Amino acid sequence: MARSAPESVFRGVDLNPMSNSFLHHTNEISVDQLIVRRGQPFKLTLNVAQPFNPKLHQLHITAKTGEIPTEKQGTLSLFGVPDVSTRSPSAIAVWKADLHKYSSPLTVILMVTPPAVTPVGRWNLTVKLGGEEMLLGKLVVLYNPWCPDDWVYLKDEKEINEYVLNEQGVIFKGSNNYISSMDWDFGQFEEQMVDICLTMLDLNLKHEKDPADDVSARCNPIYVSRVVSAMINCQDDRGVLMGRWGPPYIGGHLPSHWSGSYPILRRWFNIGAYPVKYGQCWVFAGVMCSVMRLLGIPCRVVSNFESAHDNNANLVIDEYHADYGVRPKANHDSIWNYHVWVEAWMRRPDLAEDGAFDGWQVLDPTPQEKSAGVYCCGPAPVKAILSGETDLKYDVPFVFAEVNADCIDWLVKADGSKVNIFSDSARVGHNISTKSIGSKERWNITDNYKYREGTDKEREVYNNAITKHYSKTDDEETDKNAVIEEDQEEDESEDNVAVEDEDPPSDEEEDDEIEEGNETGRETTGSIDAENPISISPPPPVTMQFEKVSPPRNGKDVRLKLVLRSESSSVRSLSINISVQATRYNGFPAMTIQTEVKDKRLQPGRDLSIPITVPFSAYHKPMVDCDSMKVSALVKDKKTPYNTYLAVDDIVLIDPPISVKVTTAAKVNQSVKGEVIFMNPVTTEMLTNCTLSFSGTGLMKNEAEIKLQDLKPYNRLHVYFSFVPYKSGKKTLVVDFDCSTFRDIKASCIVNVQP
Ligand SMILES: [Ca+2]
Ligand SMILES: [Ca+2]
Ligand SMILES: [Ca+2]
Repeated sequence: MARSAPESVFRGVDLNPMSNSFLHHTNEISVDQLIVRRGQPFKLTLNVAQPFNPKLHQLHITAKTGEIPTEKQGTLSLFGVPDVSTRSPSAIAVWKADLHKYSSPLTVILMVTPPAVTPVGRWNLTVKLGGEEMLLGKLVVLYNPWCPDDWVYLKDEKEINEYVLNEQGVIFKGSNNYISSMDWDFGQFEEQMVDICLTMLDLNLKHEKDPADDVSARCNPIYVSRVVSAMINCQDDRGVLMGRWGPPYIGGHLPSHWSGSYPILRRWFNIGAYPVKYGQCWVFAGVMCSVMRLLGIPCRVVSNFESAHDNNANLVIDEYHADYGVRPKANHDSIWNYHVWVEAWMRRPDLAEDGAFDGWQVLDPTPQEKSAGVYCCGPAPVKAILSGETDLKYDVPFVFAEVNADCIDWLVKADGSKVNIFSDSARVGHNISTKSIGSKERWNITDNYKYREGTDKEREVYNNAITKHYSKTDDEETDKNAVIEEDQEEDESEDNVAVEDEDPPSDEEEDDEIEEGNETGRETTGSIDAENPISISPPPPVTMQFEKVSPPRNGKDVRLKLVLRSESSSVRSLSINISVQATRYNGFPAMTIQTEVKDKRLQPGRDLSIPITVPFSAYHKPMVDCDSMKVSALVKDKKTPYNTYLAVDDIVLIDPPISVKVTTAAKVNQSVKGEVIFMNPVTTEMLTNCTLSFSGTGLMKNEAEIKLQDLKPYNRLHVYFSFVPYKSGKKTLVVDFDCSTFRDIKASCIVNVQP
């Protein structure tokens, strides 16, 4: 005989995802799934069969996250209405529930609050009433920059709009003399981004080692941001991106191909957490920024020009120049045209109770050096970098060196001895830049990182940094020579030699000739170190400088001139060796484009101007895979061949113009038309293998690619396209043109999509 089951006390539950998502600023992620921010109540409606009276009945709620939830780790919380739950005395991160004023006996409306220290991630809520238990629902808890008790609290709404909610960004690249910008589509609120980012947390090494501890530690943005910086690169773990700093880029895309994070993250997720090929620093940083913004940690992308990579952690970039015929010492330090990392906003109560190190923290996901055995970097407080507090967590010395290492040039003599021929304390770290709030303008934030070059304060901080760094690592001697000897030993140590294929080539064998420098000339003779045992008398002053005749456009011959001037009273007979090299942005010379030697006489008190032409036919092949042209002039005084002068300039070619626009009004789910125009700027060459790709979150779900016909010299190309936007708001459409001669020429336009 069939017997009907006893009637349940629960009639139904509504998590109100739509209204909650707007109040929790998660509506861009989803209005169907409950996604809330900690430290803020959300509304939950429970329909019951018997009138609920809190004076007579007890509603017990349990919140759980992770595999092994416990109260003492804040991953299990017992609470309810009235709050009579028997909690463990060691319970942390306790949730609470209050009856809403519109609650009625049969429709119980609860305001549930996860505390501001809740571990972020997926949570399950269950409810118990009158001996019956039921799953209330599943929800995702994120960080809350709107909540004053959250460590990621950001006071200014405009800043939150930029650093958490803005899905479009700008990344600055190029070189210190030619700063360029590119649009970057963060797409942090695209489909599956919650799954992607939480999967990333679950795959991290610390989770593998101790899942309970790892899930519990997700309450802490310091911990989580460090984990994310490790998971963006594929070293050590199942991280997102494989780095590569030179061809061949087999089985993947060139790093310059990407215009946004989402295609990379989605690909990584869809292929089962295998690394996506390939990234370089701005790609690593762009992807990390998307993950941080999705999690609710304010984050921005930052570019540093003339960025040092201090391989042996001595805060000095050593460069070795060959004396005649001597092969210079292999050098693992390098200076990159630029380097890109992210800053994330959070408190640092682990470093100071008074909040001295709260605020922006540097995190660098590009795999450069291991930190505590893993390729990750940060969070390093920007305030600690400014004051040279190199003894503080995490990785402050490495970031300090990136923005303010001193450079020492050594001349290696035939007997192996070294002479300090040049020291430059002002070369590293310029134009540290991020996107402005609310506009695409560049914002120079160098003053956040260091005092102005040339000031006493800058030297004071550098000395403080050196002292603290070495007292921390138990090194007794801190004078420069001692530092150099010590770093040679470190070069041989295992950590510095262990290099994986995908690492930046700064770890590779260096070229014989290492010539880097300022745009203006610098002398490579004469000792400026009074304590140096070998001293050479100072040479007569000569200045050298490169000047552009016209802007260096890719597709046209590049014309510049070298201007020399001497203050000496006699005519000087000079031998001038000018070389042009195709160089990658990490300073690695890829190929020599041309060299020429000229003999000239320099008249006293008069400028000598030497024209230099680099024809397109000479540079276009070597430059296809390179980022800049390094033009260097090595000038020797024929009478006194020891007097040598060096001038170096990094030239970044300006891409030929391409334009994109939409030609009809844009509305969600309606076709929008547009047009791309590009002209072949080369008079002698047909462009072959032409493709055009389109991307833009909110506008098209997948990247679209069109193959085009060959483009004759000086011919113009018109491409008409259409797409159907799926999100409203101000979106950015990016097009990327590729052919045999030009790589990844990008253009973008804003598309204002009406709902
Ligand atoms: Ca990794
Ligand atoms: Ca070094
Ligand atoms: Ca400096």
